[in-house]
Amino acid sequence: FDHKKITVIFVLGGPGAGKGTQSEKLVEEFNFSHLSAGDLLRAEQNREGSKYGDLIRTCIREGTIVPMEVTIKLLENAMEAELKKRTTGEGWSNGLGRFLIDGFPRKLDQAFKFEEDVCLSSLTLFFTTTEEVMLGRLLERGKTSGREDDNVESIKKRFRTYTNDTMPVIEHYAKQNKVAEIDSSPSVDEVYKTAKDVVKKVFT
Ligand code: UP5
Ligand code: MG
Repeated sequence: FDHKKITVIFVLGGPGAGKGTQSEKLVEEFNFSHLSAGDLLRAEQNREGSKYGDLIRTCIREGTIVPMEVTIKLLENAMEAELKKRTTGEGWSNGLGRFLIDGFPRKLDQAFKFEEDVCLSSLTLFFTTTEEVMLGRLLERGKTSGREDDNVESIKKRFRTYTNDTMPVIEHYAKQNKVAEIDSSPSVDEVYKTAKDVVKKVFT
């Protein structure tokens, strides 16, 4: 696809910060395409015949990062499919080519590789709250989510990976003035008000 016609916003923040929740609301309003790296990995893990199933399952349970070649390929495929799906006629006004990429990049090398192979990001929405709040949300969700990483042991490992590997990504983009930090401690609707204003300012 034509990489110049793509706009990408990364959505980052700790486990349970609200990336998925806020991304879903944003795409509804702004007609972007929402790609969750974690969801794509979970789908690949369960796809019959996938050679990465076991690898992905282990990484997710251990809260470590899946090798970036796998994740970037899944993202590229999903972007391509999304572009095909949307009608080309109305072009940009239809949200064509605008992507919210949620939960990626989680490590600096992934950020560099994606920007080299796919395209530059315009902005990173950075949702932040305390570990205590995130832990509470994840344990609550874990009662029904069926996610293999919504348990105390995995959550602690996810926090560690986030601090060690993902925070440097955010610092990297912050130096380029490409991070909008949003406190995600308040209610979903309150957080969304702020997120919406940020995105509006960038794209209108
Ligand atoms: N909730 C949300 N907002 C709330 C609010 N304001 N007030 C009260 N409750 C709120 O939210 C989590 C829960 O909190 C939900 O129940 C929600 O209702 C509630 P959610 O929006 O799902 O938070 P999110 O930040 O998306 O949390 P998630 O658990 O998805 O974050 P992770 O970053 O841990 O998970 P992800 O799916 O991105 O990655 C999982 C694993 O995949 C990683 O650990 C890693 O092993 C692997 N991975 C890679 O290897 N590479 C990648 O590029 C991506 C993932
Ligand atoms: Mg999520």
